[in-house]
Amino acid sequence: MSGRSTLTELTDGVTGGDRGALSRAITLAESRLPEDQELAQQLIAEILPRTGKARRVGITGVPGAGKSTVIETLGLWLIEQGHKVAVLVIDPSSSRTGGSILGDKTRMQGLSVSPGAYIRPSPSGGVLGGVARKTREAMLLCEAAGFDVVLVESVGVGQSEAELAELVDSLCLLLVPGAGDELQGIKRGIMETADLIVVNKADGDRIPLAKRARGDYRHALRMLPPSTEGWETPVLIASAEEKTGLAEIWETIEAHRALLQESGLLKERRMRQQQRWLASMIEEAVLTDFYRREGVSQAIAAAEKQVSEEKSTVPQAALDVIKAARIDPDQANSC
Ligand SMILES: Nc1nc2c(ncn2[C@@H]2O[C@H](COP(=O)(O)OP(=O)(O)OP(=O)(O)O)[C@@H](O)[C@H]2O)c(=O)[nH]1
Ligand SMILES: [Mg+2]
Repeated sequence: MSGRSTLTELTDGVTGGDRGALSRAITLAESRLPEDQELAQQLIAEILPRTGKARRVGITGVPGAGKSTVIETLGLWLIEQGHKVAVLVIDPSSSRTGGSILGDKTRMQGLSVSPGAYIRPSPSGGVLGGVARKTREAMLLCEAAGFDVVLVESVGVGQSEAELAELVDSLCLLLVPGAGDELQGIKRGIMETADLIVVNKADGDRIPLAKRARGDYRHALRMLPPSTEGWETPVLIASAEEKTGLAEIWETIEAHRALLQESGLLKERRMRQQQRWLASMIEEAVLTDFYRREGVSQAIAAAEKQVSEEKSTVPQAALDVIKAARIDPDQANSC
């Protein structure tokens, strides 16, 4: 990869809005090869001054809530309004299935062929915080390529929405009518984090249910602290299928963004995100270094054996691995 594109080619390609170059640049940033990583980090440094102006919006919700359909409809509407829309899809299943971009492209049929849009799956798995970091880098590259709206889709189960909140300015939680909170697996935490709640699939005979759900969520929100100081998280109803409620969704996202900007909270939020980015890069580097150290894989294998034969406890075996990794071979030889 690094042999094929130079830093200048990639920088010019990305900032010139060349999609091929953008895709190559994101692939490079995702690569685990040290030489690719070095080039990717140089590229990020080059393009960084051109980033930061896009609307960064996260869309989360349970599987099947309609995230991709909302992005398809909202994205096409935004393109009609003159925006350029990048879509990053964090797919927790991609490590198992090898990526479901085909599935996503069929759900985002209009967007996938629109010249105003760019769709890219983010790889999942790997080290802690790795997904957020790689998605962040892809987002920055998209911004440098001229996309002024970045929509990040992430299924909302467990930790993923917290990672998503680390990436975006506004977080939209998508719910469906007629399912209880428990059924939807919605935790208090995510309702607290969301800047906007949308009850999707408010169409046909589901409209009364959607309205009732809207009331219930509004009520539940009253007991929670605000996601953003001075902001009351709105609950809207929409139908991505029938294309209703979309303008309201966007108006709300714009209002939230305006509040962030005017209050100085946007700067604060992004600063905090940068600190998380820094921490995750340090953690990743330390972990990579650790696993590459001589003797570590043997020490892990030995520790696993000790544990499985019940000759050692897990905490003791873990300490043994860490001690083995600390041995400096030069020092060990001179002893
Ligand atoms: N009736 C109705 N169906 C919808 C609406 N939005 C999405 N759907 C349907 O719901 C199903 C799931 O939609 P997706 O957009 O793929 O949902 P998702 O949240 O992206 O799903 P995952 O990515 O698998 O988690 C599809 O069959 C959609 O056609 C809507 O507004 N109304
Ligand atoms: Mg989807």
